[in-house]
Amino acid sequence: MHTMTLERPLRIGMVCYPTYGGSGVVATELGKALAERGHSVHFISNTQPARLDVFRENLYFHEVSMVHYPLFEHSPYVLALTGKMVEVAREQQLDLFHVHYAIPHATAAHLAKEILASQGQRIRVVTTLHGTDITLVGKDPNYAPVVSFAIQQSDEVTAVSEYLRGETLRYFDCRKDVLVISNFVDLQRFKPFARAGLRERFCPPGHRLLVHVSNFRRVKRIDRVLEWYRAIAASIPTSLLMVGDGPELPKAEQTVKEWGIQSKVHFVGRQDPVEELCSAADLMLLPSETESFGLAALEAMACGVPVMASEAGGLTELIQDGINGILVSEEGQARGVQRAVEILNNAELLQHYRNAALQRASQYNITHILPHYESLYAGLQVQSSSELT
Ligand code: GMT
Repeated sequence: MHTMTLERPLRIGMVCYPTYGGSGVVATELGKALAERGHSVHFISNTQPARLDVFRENLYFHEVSMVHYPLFEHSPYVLALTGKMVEVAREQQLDLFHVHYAIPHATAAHLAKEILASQGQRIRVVTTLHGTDITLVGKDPNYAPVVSFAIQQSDEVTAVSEYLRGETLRYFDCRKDVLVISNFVDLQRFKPFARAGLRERFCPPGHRLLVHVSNFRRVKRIDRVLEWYRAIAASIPTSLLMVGDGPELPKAEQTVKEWGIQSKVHFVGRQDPVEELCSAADLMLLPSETESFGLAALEAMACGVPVMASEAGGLTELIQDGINGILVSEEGQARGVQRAVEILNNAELLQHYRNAALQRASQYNITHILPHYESLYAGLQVQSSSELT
C-alpha cells in the first residue's frame, strides 16, 4: 500500500456502537492508538464504549441523548446521533468523521456532513464496514438502498477483510472501490498470561480446556459450539468455558442442563479483559455461520490459543488450516472434531499450533495496521487542501 503522511494531527469524530461487539472494540482500540499518536479523538455514541478510558490524553466522549415523545413508537436515534455529530463537529472543529458499522452511522454522517456544509464547514467521512452491516442486516431490502447510498456518499470506505470487500461490491451499488484495512490486535495487551489457579477453576487436572467468546447471537451458532464440545469430550477429557452473553445464552444453558454437563461447561458472562481467560484455554471454538473477520479468533491467537472455526468468510484469511488452527467445512464436521482431538491429545503438536497462532497474530499487530488508517486520512487532507487552491 502506498502511504501518505499527515500534515498535522487531526480532530476525528469516531462514531460506533458502545457494546462488546467487534465493531465497537475495533473503533475504540483504533481511537486509543490514534490519540497516543497525538490526534484528538472524539467518540460519539449512546453510551461510553466498553473499552474506552476517557481519562487518557486526547480522548473524549460525547453521549447521544435520545428525545422521547409519546408520538414516537421508536425514538429516531439516527436524528439524535446526527444532531450530536453536527454539534461536536462545530464545537471541536472536526476534520473528519470515522464511522464504524454502516447502519445507521454512515447515513447519519452523510446528513451531518450536508448540514455542516450548509453552515460553511467542510468535513470528510470515512466509513468502515464490519460485517453484519453488509452480510446480514444491510442486505435486508428495507435497508439495502440506504446502505448503498451511504457508501456512495462516504469519502472513503474500508472493509475489515477481502471477503467483506467482495460481499460489499457484490450486493451493493457502491460506485467506488472499497479499501481493505484488516482488523488488528494490541499485542501489548493480548499475550499469553499464566494467572495462577485460573485454569484450575474451570478444568480439573488432566482435562483440556476449550473456550468460546462471543455476543451469543444466532450467527455465532452456539448450538454448534456445544455439539463440537460434546463430540471432542467423548474422546478426551475436556471442559468448556463460555464467555459473553446475548440472545442465545438461555437456550445454551438449557441444553447444557439437558445434557447433564453443567459441571464441565462454565458460563462466565461478559468479561473484559478476556485475555487472561483465553490464555487459560487450549483451543477456541468459533463455528460462526459467517464472520467478516473474527476478531475474537485473532485475540485468542494473540494469547497463544489456536482456533477451530468454520470455513467461512474472513476466518479463512486469518486462520491457516493445519498450521495455526482448524477450518471446518459444512460437510467436514466429524473430520474437524477428529483433528481437534488429535491436536489436543498430542502436547507437542498442540504447542506447535500455539506457537504458530502467536506468530500469525503478530502480523496483525496494531502498529502495522494504524499507518494504513493514517495514510487514508492523509489522502483526504491532501484532497481538501487541493480543493481549496
Ligand atoms: O458479530 C459480532 O461479533 C459483532 C460485529 C460488530 O460489528 O459489532 O462483528 C463484526 O465486526 C467484527 C469487527 O470488525 C468482526 O471481527 C466480526 O467478524 C464481525 N461479525 C460478523 O461478521 C458476524
